[in-house]
Amino acid sequence: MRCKITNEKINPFMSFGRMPIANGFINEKNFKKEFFFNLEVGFSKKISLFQLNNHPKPKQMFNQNYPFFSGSSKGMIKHFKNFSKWIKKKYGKNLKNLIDIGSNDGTFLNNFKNNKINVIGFEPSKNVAQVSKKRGIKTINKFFNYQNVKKFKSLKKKIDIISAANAICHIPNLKSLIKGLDYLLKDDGLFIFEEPYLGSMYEKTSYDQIYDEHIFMFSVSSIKKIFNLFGFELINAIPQKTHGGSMRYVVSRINKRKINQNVKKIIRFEKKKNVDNFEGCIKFKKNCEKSKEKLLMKIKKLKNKNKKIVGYAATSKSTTILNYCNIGKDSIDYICDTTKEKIGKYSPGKHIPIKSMNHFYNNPPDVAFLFAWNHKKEIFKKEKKFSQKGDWIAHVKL
Ligand code: DWN
Ligand code: SAH
Repeated sequence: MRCKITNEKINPFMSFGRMPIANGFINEKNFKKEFFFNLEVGFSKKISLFQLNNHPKPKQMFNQNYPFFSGSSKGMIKHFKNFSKWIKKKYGKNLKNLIDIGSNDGTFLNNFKNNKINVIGFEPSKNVAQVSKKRGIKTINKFFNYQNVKKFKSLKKKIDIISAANAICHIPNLKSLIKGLDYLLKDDGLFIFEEPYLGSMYEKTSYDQIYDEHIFMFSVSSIKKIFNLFGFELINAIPQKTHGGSMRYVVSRINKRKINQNVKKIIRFEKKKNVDNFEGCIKFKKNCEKSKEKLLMKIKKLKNKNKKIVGYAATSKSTTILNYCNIGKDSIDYICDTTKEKIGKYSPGKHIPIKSMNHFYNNPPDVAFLFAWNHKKEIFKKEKKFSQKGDWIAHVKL
């Protein structure tokens, strides 16, 4: 395997086994044609970058049937409102043009509607892009990369801020991404983006963050090193609670802005916790193996007591848990979810039926496996009735 940025040779240090497309919720007639790949991870020592080895082609994952909608969680709608407020407060003075990468259904950009700011979303998945367009948000149904960006000549060096959330780790060709940023951003323009944080994944052993779409798991150390290679620098890093622990990064061209003390502080923390080096990977691998064993024991005990277990929320992350731990229909009766595009289909790889929330209320289990553990506050609040009788489990601490 080779590092996707430096091209150095690296050895994959762990495999999660044969994996389907994480968001590939499937109809019964297509079971036999299902696509699988070997989900392996490696680490570039030069730029401290945690990354997948093989992965499906972007178009296999992001197309006209992408079943994840940013607006599916109230907590994220609120977070994006706050994120937009933060941008306006800190950088709003001269903000005229903003582009969001991976704008999905427009949940984030919707917050800029009544301001005199021109916003454009880049969103390759047609169905979610259409939702965004219907909301009146200018949305370009294309992958953000240099090839596509350079066609928009009128936008060259005109953009004040390029934003992204949970999208940059989905883009295998980061060089092309950065060339695109360079083409669009004004001289003092900013790239502000949030991504799941490697340090949080290590701390919680939340290995379910690793799946086909998440090509990279970033840290402050890796982002600093990557952007330095291309004439940019990291000027701020701010931890976020979203998606089980994320990091907001602010990047500018070199020597354009003051660097916030946070950057140094977090890099020191990452050294201490081995987030910036290979030792962290080895410990993580051992923790994943222990976590798998513990989870399988827990499920075995429940099944021995004849407990009915169902999954709560058919997340992308659940695909890794179920396939890595080999948990199927014999343990989990169904997975309930709020997304109509998933209901009636089956979970990728393990083919557990996806059911509506009504089905969950009418056929409650003894135990609910919380796959959307990152939204636990929101979910526990609305599922108080179930919690009175039933139990919650997860592969991470709840
Ligand atoms: O990075 C990504 C993040 C932002 O979103 C993408 N690659 C894909 C997706 O990951 P995920 O599927 O793990 O996201 P969530 O937000 O943890 O889970 C969303 C799923 O959970 C949806 O299918 C809706 C469902 N859900 C539910 O059924 N009831 C969610 C909530 C909050 C609920 O109350
Ligand atoms: N930003 C949203 C969506 C995250 S899901 C949120 O945080 O909720 C990841 C999104 O990135 C998907 O909608 C996917 O279609 C999009 N995406 C994947 N590759 C992309 C690329 N090269 N350019 C722009 N968007 C991309």
